[in-house]
Amino acid sequence: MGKLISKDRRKRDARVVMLGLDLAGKSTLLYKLKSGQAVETCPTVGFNVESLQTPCGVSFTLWDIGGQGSLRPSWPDYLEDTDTLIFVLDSTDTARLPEAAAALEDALSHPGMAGIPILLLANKQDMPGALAPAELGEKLCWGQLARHRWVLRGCSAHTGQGLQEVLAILGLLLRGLEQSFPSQEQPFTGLVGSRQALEQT
Ligand SMILES: Nc1nc2c(ncn2[C@@H]2O[C@H](COP(=O)(O)OP(=O)(O)O)[C@@H](O)[C@H]2O)c(=O)[nH]1
Ligand SMILES: [Mg+2]
Repeated sequence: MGKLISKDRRKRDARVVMLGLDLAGKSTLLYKLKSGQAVETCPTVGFNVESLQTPCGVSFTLWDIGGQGSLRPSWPDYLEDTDTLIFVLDSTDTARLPEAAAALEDALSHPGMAGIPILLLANKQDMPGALAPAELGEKLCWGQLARHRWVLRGCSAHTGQGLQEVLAILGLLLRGLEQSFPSQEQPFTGLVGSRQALEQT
């Protein structure tokens, strides 16, 4: 069984780690979720962390880990005991998509990631030329990712587009109820062999 909130874990907030390349928008997302404001960020050296709650009342700490190349070797230090991984993609940065996909694969190969659900965020959907989530999903590697339950959603950390739904999905993932995602959008969810879910969109 995955590392969702078990009896012991109910004593503490869930732990959600947010990874992605530098400039993907992780810190902007963190503070938009926390305060509702789009704050100016500077490159994250180390991490930022905030306590948050999902709409269904699950408390969690959200760890925003620096994504520059020189900091990525430290990612495994943060992955122990994680309940859900959020991986943020810059939907406008097609040039670095292969690098982002490789970084995601690397993170997922960490033993602590076994059975952990993944929430992939196609951020910067407000920008002209942003790839749609389905297009982005097509370009990701499906090696390690295919072994996980995952959800892919578009959002904008600037405008807040999609963030309420992101929080709702996170609540479901943390409660192990990922079968019952809101159905107003195509689900972009999957298990092994889940490419079909994307191809149908
Ligand atoms: N247009 C737009 N810009 C964004 C969005 N999210 C982040 N940014 C910008 O992208 C840059 C990098 O954001 P930051 O949160 O520092 O990225 P991080 O390195 O992943 O933490 C900043 O200039 C942000 O203002 C978004 O959703 N839309
Ligand atoms: Mg940052």
